[in-house]
This record gives sequence, C-alpha cells and structure tokens, in this order.
Amino acid sequence: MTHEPLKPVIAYLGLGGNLDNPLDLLASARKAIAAVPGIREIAFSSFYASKPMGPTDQPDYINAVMAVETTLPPHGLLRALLMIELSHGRVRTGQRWGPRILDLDILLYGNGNIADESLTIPHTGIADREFVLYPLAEIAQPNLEIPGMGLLCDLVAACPLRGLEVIRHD
Ligand code: ROI
Repeated sequence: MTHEPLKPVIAYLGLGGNLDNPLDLLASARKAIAAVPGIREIAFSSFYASKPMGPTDQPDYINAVMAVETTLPPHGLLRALLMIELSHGRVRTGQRWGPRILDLDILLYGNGNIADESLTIPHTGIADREFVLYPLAEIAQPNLEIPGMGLLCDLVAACPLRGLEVIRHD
C-alpha cells in the first residue's frame, strides 16, 4: 500500500541551547531543518538570550522559534529533529533540566492535539515560557489559537519577560 503525502501543515518549532556556541548551533540547526525533504521554512524569529528555566547554575540559553510547512506526519517530524540534535552533538545526560547543546521541540503541529509516550503537542511548556511565547509571537498571528491553552496574544500578555532579550537580528 502506498501512502499519499500528507496535506501540508504549518508547524512551529522551538530551538534552544546553552553550551558551546549556541548561536552558531541554532543557525546550523535551522539550515539542517530547512533541508529535510518534506519541510519548508516559512519564518524564523530573532535569536533571544534567556535565563535558564530550571537549575540556575548553568549558562544563559539562546532560543528561537521557526515556522515550517511540512508534509511529514508529527512523529516523522520528531524523528527528523532528533536526528539533527544528534548530528549536532547532543548527548542526553539524564540530568533533568540540565544544560543542553541543542534542543529541538515541536511546539505546534497545525491545530493538532497529540499525547502519547514520545510526543505531546501542543508542547506542555508553551503557556508559561517567555523564551517560547515571545519569539513565537514575533512570527505568528496574535490570534493564533494554541489548542487547549487559548490565544497566543493572551498568553504573551500574561507572561513576564524574566530578562529575555533579543540578541541578534538576521
Ligand atoms: N531554559 C531556557 N531559558 N531556555 C530553554 O530552551 C530551556 N530548555 C530546557 C530547560 C532546561 C527546561 N530550560 C530552558 O529544556
């Protein structure tokens, strides 16, 4: 049986890292994501410097959000992101909320809700993470509906900046 390619879906991806040279790593990850067959870049936010959520004895993070159009199903997209994390030297240390070379998350996949052992969409952290909401608001419509959480503009309005700063415009 052959599978028809899926109708293109807009997905939003979160990129983050706080080791080595996170700016270069995120820029490289962006290129790698855009080069995956079945993924097309639509928009990319500014890069942001953010204070670590979780243990504070780790370097500040660089974060960004990317909008893509994709014909990959959610788990295919996840697999592609995991491969790119690995090819950029990510090692899972097992330390919860510890420092990381490169973290690639699916924040939203169309208006889909998914919850299984490997994937939760919308990403659970969206609603209260300034380093996700502000870059997302830069490239998405304010009235974007985050399934189960409300409108993007309302979530942003309720989220303190916690020292978040734009660090470089491309
Ligand atoms: N903190 C910030 N500021 N940015 C991140 O991307 C990030 N990612 C994580 C944890 C450890 C929760 N903290 C973070 O996975």
